[in-house]
Amino acid sequence: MGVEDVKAAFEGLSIPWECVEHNPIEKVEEGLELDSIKSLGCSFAKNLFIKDKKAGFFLLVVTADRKLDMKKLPGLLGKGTKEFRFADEAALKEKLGCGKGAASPLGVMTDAAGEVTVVLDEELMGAAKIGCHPCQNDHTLALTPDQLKAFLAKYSHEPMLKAPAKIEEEAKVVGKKEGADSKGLEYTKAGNFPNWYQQVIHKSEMIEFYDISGCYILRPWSFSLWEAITEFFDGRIKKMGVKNCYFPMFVSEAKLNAEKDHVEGFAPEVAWVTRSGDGELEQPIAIRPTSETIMYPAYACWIRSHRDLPLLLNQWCSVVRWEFKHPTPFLRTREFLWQEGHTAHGSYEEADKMVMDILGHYKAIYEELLAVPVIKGYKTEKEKFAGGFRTTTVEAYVPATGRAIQGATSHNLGKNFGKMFKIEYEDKQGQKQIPWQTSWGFTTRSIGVMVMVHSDDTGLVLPPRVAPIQVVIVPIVMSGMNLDTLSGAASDLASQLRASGVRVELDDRDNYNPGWKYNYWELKGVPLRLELGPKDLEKRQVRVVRRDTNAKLDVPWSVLPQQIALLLVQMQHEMLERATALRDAALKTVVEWKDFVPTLQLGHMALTPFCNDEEATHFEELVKEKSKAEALAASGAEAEDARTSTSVAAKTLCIPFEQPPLPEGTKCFISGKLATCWVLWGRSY
Ligand code: 86X
Repeated sequence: MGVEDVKAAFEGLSIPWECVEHNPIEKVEEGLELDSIKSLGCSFAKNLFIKDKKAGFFLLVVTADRKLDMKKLPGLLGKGTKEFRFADEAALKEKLGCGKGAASPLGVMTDAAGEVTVVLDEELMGAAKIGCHPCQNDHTLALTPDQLKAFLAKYSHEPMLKAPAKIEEEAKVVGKKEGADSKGLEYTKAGNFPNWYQQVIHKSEMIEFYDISGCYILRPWSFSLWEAITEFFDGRIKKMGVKNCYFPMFVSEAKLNAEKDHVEGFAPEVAWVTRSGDGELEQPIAIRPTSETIMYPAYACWIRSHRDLPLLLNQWCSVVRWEFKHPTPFLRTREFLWQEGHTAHGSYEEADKMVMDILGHYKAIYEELLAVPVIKGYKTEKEKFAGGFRTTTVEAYVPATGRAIQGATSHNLGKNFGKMFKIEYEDKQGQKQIPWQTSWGFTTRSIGVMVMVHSDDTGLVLPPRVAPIQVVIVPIVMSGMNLDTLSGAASDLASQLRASGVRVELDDRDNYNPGWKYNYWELKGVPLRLELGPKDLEKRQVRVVRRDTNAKLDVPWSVLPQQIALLLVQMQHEMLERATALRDAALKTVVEWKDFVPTLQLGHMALTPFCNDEEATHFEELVKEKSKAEALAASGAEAEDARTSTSVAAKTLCIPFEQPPLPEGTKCFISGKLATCWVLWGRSY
């Protein structure tokens, strides 16, 4: 049996189908990562071919993340079943005509005798489309649940349907009974993203929760990442001549409101201190949501002559924005850490170079440190910082949710703030001038983006460049071995690595076994694990395991530092490569409205031709409304993703700096007017 037989069968039954070819995949998880399969937009089934001594063969077709316990299956399936085990490859071939790793309900074609009972997961049957291998694991067919059921019926295999609650309940009970490691993740990234994210950041000891909504404790494991970022960026801006400073976190009402235009839309987010001890303050005092109104009055004092320019200041601090939208650790918190840079220049060109250089550093933080690809671009008029002249941005993408997210912004403020705050100086000719200003900010949100992009069902996955610990050494103690030899070798390897500049930890705790330690460090995302057991001692080698791919290799002690250095660099590189491939696969060109919402529905971003004239804002609003309405009509979904409180409406992410050619006469996809540029759209955080 193979793809041609299956196709012929579908044709014979007049059931339509879609099929893609791909590299052979062994595990469901691999399939979920493949672009060709993603392009089908289908859910992927996990197929378990199992055998009961009495009742014979069963094929369980369940959601990819379904956890099943063999011991509980008789209770679930009945039919006189007693004890299940996995059927072997020969049986798979004989009964279902499928090769290894290609078990599929389509195999019932082979089972003319009706010896195999097919069990379908009801949740899976609720999917729009289901991916099935046509008895070979290098092709995938996308079928609707009805098409699959019709196929099974034609081959006289009436399936058993099982409710997910029931299956899950069985799994959960067992999970507790067997002490299924409650220290590990209980949710999968694909199955329940919000709960998965919460558990990843909490169980990895990045975040501790707090009793004020929207506020979180950054534990050393996440703060170290922030330190790696600050160190990198601080070094870069100091080379540009930027100096650090610190302004007060409080701002008087008079000052905050002096520039109504700037504060207006934001006013509801401002947090106020109104009391000290048990007395009311004479004047309420605001806590900075950003520092323009705090810094620029001082700039007006300091900038008098062209000799005072450029003024290049930055501060590292926290800011408070009392939002009422659903908070998400790192991504949207009421207090967050950032740097805010505010500069003033004597020429537009100089200011614009500053804006672009900073944007380059932001891109470098994302790509070189966090291994997250970003797209540079201009914000549209609608999305730019209203107080400024032009906003540039780096935009990231979270494949697991199909959502884009703003990574950081760098603004060319023009002379707007100079006029508002009366910042004036005398140029060389003695003329009064207003300086050109810039401002730019990068926040702890970046850490959340990194977690969402790279982490997996086992926990955090940290890019080596920012990992607080890059290598953990776990000695494997066996009874009857010489402990001194083992710990001597382990600490010797640790010091060699440390001497070569690797951040290494020797986990020689005697109250945990190696298995426990593996889980612990995997959860925390440490890039490389070194296992050192009796065999390794004998052979003077060590087993190295990569956190991102789980690849294992044995490395001789003699070349360990070189090999580790190489592996860390490789892993850093490959993490960015993988994330870039996923991001690129999600970038679709859309030239007609009819393809727009369907593209977003598949979790993609859309690059469209756009008019971008005086009416652009109107058309952006139109896209927002229409995309929301169409998405709701298409899926019967909620206006908001219930779990992440993110809207299904599309907005512009940016006008990418890198513009594909725009053929003469291309029409704007929404207004029908002549297009002047390509714009990137997406659902976003
Ligand atoms: C916009 C603009 C700008 C310096 C940056 O993006 C980088 C660093 N600032 C920030 N913005 C506000 O101006 C703002 C103002 C108030 Cl009063 C507020 F409550 C919230 C705000 N949020 C953003």
